[in-house]
Amino acid sequence: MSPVNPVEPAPEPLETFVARARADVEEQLRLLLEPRRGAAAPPPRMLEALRYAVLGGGKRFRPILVIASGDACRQAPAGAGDEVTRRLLTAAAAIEMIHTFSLIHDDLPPLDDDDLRRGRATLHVRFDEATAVLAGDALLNLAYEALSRDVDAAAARLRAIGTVSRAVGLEGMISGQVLDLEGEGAPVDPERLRRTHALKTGALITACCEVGGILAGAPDRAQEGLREYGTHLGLAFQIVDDILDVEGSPEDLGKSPGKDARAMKATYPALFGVEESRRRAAVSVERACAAARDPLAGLRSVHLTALARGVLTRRG
Ligand code: GRG
Repeated sequence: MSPVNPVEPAPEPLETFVARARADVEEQLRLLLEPRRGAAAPPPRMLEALRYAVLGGGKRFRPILVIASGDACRQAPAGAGDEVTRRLLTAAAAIEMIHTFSLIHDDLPPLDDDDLRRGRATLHVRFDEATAVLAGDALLNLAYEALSRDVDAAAARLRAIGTVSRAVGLEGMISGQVLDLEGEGAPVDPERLRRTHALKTGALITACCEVGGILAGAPDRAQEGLREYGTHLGLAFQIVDDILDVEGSPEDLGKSPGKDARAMKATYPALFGVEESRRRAAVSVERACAAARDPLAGLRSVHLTALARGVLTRRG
């Protein structure tokens, strides 16, 4: 069958793209956890803990988003081993390490106190709390070190590092986590809940999209489109996370459902009910898709819209 447009290659099916991106990210994560040539070998137990946490499953949604966002604004089609592909892959793996860091710390007793994650014992249960704290710290630093490696596209890398550190720090995830903890058992209004979700989960998801664009050399209008796409997608992702905590199975989730209600957390289902939460997630996904398709942004939107719709049907 000939492609619709002989200049643009027919888009790869989403499943093929996701499978390939996941395999590439797994390999990159494995490489980043190898001790660097010439560097002192890390203590074996810490290395074992890092590998347990990072290589132990996960959807790899954020790294896939980095790669899809970069691909959406490339000038030339992606080719294995080209410079933009390598740059996107390193950033994708670095962000997954930061995400894993946030999960490790979130699972600790002073925060969510979970003993199950990705279908296995959480890091502090499998190892110990001190190892979990230090493994999180190691991953954050390893991630920034990876983002700053190589000298090509130094200005873009610097922008990417600034974008990620803002999303993870006080302007994003950390403040979101604080709001989340403060919201436990307290009356929460819809605007505060939206803000909590936007900071706790949305900021890093938005940063994934922005970093993809930055490292692919996207013009400002494409960057704006990616930022808007990521903002709506991030909110939808966390609303669905709230719904799954009510309706999901332990097998699909890889952790115990029902924790939000037990901790009296502020969530969309607690505030609006499950059906209205589902509707709000769908509205956010449609807004994300509209941003991805906006002709002014000029993004290649096929994978971005399919990934956004996939958020609504995810089971884990
Ligand atoms: C400074 C990074 C950092 C952390 C300290 C603990 C904390 C502050 C923030 C936690 C933020 C957090 C855990 C938000 C929840 C985000 C979320 C929906 C996680 C689940 O992500 P999935 O479903 O998980 O993508 P997998 O396992 O598939 O990767």
